[in-house]
Amino acid sequence: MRYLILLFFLAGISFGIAQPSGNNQVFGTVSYPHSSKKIKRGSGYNKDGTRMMHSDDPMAHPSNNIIVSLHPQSFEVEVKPMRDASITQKEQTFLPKVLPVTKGTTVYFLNEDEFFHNIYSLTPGSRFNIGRRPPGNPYPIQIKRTGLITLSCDIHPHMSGTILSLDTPYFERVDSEGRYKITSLPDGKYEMRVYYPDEKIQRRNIQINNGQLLEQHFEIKP
Ligand SMILES: [Cu+2]
Repeated sequence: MRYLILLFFLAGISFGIAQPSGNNQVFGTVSYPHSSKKIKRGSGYNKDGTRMMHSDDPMAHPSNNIIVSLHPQSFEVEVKPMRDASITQKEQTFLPKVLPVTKGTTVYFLNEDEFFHNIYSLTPGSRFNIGRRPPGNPYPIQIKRTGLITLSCDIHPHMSGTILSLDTPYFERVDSEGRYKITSLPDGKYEMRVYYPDEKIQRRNIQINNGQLLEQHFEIKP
């Protein structure tokens, strides 16, 4: 019996964090009041003299920047840095407006306008300033903390973006219809969070097991 206990103990060490198994799914919708938020517009001129306004890119709109995440409460999960995480500055706009990443991810900043941009963050634990940079080479910054990191440009004060740094691999951006679906979830208890611009979070506790398909709807009020 003593050897058996020892065996289990050693197995526990060698496999590290033992995650529960399961293939559950959480899906649903997030409804958003589309008229409640006006996009701030900047102005300027391109090299050819044409007027340049704020981007109409859908990824600038708050409704395309709602992030649903599931945070395990009854077990620990390994969180790895992501690859290919980037934010573009285009038409004086951060695209996407909100970028969800896992903690430790390196985010590449890219200037796709014809003029200089800057990016800085005053968020405690993630302060940085990449200086004023011309179009071209992506600039990497590693995100070392979790939570919301606010991005600004010192040349264009109306520009604002957010990095949502998460301690979980289970998250998704809602689609243009407000739908989301997170799959391959182990059995257990989770805190669900819905983040939407600017800096508001709804939370809900759920439990899933035995290959469950759990439907959850959220409503964002103006
Ligand atoms: Cu700028």
